[in-house]
Amino acid sequence: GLRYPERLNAVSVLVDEHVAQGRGDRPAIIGDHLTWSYRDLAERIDRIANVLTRDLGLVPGHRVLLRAANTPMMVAAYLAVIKAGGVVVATMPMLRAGELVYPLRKARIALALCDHRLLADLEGAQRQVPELARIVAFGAEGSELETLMAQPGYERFEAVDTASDDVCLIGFTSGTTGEPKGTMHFQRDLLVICDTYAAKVLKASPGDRFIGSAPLAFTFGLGGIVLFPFRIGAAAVLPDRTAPADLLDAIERHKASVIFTAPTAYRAVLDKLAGRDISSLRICVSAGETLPKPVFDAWLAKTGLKLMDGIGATEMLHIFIAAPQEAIRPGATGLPVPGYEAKIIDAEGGEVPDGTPGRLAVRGPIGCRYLADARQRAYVQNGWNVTGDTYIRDRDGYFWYQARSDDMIVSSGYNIAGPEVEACLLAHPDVMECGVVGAPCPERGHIVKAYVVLREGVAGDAAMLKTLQDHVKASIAPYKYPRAIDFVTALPKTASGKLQRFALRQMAQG
Ligand code: 3SK
Repeated sequence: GLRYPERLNAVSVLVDEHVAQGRGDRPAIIGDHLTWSYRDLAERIDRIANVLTRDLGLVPGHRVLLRAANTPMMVAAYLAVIKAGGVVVATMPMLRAGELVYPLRKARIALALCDHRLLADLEGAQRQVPELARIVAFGAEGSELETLMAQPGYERFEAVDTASDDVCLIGFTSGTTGEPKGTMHFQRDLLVICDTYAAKVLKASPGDRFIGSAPLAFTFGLGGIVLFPFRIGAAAVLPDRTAPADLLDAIERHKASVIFTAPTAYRAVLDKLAGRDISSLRICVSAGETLPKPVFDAWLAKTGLKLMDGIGATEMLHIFIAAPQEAIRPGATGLPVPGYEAKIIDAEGGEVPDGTPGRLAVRGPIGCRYLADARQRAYVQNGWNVTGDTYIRDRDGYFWYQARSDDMIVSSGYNIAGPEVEACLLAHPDVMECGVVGAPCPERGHIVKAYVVLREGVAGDAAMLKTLQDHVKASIAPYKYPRAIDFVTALPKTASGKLQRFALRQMAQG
């Protein structure tokens, strides 16, 4: 079982222990233009923690908003807030002023640390939320935070003696529907995800170099790019940019070996692989969106590596169903991560037999605690976290994704999972991205409607429409074929890159 001391500051374990135990010279962060050892990182964290407590009045329990891309300073600031006993509220760097107002108000933020390049929108939000009393800029020589950090006597900071169940971060779900929800997590939770998913499923080593593209404000990125490497004394590779071509550059240059990113990014990377050497990669995790089997197959064919699919949730901090490399079944998400239980339930909450679709419910060492939100009652039922995903469990205990529960399309009495049609369309070489939803139809209730982004230079004409319809009919049960297809140049996505099917459903209404 998992046991943590009653008093625990996660940063002591993730960073300081490496220095204390003689691993201080190992690389902790590798950027495009710098490398920080664990000792360098520890000192930066301590200097920022001193600024927070001595200059900015932080006391344990205070919430601090962080706004930056995945830069080395963002990592140091994140861990400094936690080391000082504060609560991190990290925000996606692409959020604009209007979108920052909600988390600022909901989490009652008075202090923010913000990359100097992203100040304008935060200052815009501050005009609507005057309770945000102080914004401290960082990220450039001479920025306010860097200047304060340089003060003499700031090089050491003793970790605040937090309880292992003190809240240390509030992650806002970017929300495919409704208002974002703030999910609260404890100091020990940062270690729990390392000691369950990362230790038992991922099985990386201290010599590994982790890379990824998810922002640290999305806990998928926080775990995969920062916490998992730091727990074992490995390195985090943080390139300046993380678009597919930049990721490839950074993998080649820094010999990254473990990558965390989304299926769309794997697909885009596949397109740019010619002439690249990514032989340093050995573990490739795909999550945040359902992994279409054609992407799994193409990645395996091109790299010889099996993508490790997984499902997690901000509510549970990280991945709770996945399979270790040796047990991967292509097309299945995997098995409950050791320490977690999962079951499939019907609308009344009763467990359904294996092979029957139903809602996925999960429980484990991390539970969902929303920040003052009535939606808690719907998400947590009898101690189980009831997700919005429809799954089937097979006889061997593997979980097979069907759809978000509200992404099942009922057409002429048939139940059609939108993502299955998407996976089929994605297997066509001319399709770059797609989203499939139900469009209202007087005769059939709904019809299957696809929104398709074609590869550059391919025309979205009547011939292509027929080609794609025939392709679907030839690949899966013909009643699932999209009776309507709109060719578009981009799909609506959330800040964390998830397809917003509700936006497509709205488009399909009219
Ligand atoms: O599956 C997800 O969307 C997710 C959310 C939070 C953390 C990790 C993951 C994979």
